[in-house]
Amino acid sequence: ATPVRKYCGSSTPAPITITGQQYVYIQFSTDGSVQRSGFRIRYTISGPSDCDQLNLGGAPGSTGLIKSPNYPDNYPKNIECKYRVNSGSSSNWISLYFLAFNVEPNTQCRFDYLQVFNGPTTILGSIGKYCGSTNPSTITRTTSYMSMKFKTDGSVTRSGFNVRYSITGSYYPSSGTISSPSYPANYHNNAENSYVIKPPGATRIQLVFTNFILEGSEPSCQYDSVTIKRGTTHGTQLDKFCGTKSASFTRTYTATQLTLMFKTDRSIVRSGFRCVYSRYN
Ligand SMILES: [Ca+2]
Ligand SMILES: [Ca+2]
Repeated sequence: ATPVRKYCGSSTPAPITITGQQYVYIQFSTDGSVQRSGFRIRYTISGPSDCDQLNLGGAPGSTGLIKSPNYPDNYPKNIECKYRVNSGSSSNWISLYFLAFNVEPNTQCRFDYLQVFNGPTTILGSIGKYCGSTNPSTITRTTSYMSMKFKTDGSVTRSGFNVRYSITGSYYPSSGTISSPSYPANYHNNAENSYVIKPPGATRIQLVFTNFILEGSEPSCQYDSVTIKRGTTHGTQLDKFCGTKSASFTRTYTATQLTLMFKTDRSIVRSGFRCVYSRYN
């Protein structure tokens, strides 16, 4: 493979981050004369954390809750969770409403914090870094993505946060993919997400579930469930799914708008679902 960088001399190279690679090779070569003291490198390996929720959002009208792990019980020590909300268009709006907030206080939020970003990553576009026990005020942006990072240190934990995200605007995609918040990783407990499906001009809407593994069994689905409603979350229930489906399955509904609701209970998580929707008329 092509070397990423080649170094010599006596100035310490800046830290580098290599993403999307399973292996990194470091080759050290010396010739037949002149020796020096050499080098020392510290490396860290990181990847998606099991508390990440990167598939949040949806078409306008979509909403859901982002809760710190274990909420309302205390969050764990030494975690880093990332959350990403997608509005589907840079002309749509994403709002974050802080329903509850209690994170170890510090004047610079050095110990535990929730940081909010305008953008798809938790690197650029920081809007603010929050800790303490005062609810931050509502954050609203016209943007395709908002992201959050929740980081905690090795001591003192609090109850954490409960944030409602909601999408508003006027751009509705004619097709798209909805998957459980952490898919393909396991979903989390106490999830509550609703996704609006409103392809412009649709009189019939098709849902293709390509993957589906939820706790429970039909028809009751009293633990974890995907519910399809006509119109909004208050509309008529058309279907309720749970359990393990070994093959993909398709449903077609006569409707101009559907809402898919994903709800989980307090225990037992599975890999979740992936659903492709499209206008079907
Ligand atoms: Ca702490
Ligand atoms: Ca469950």
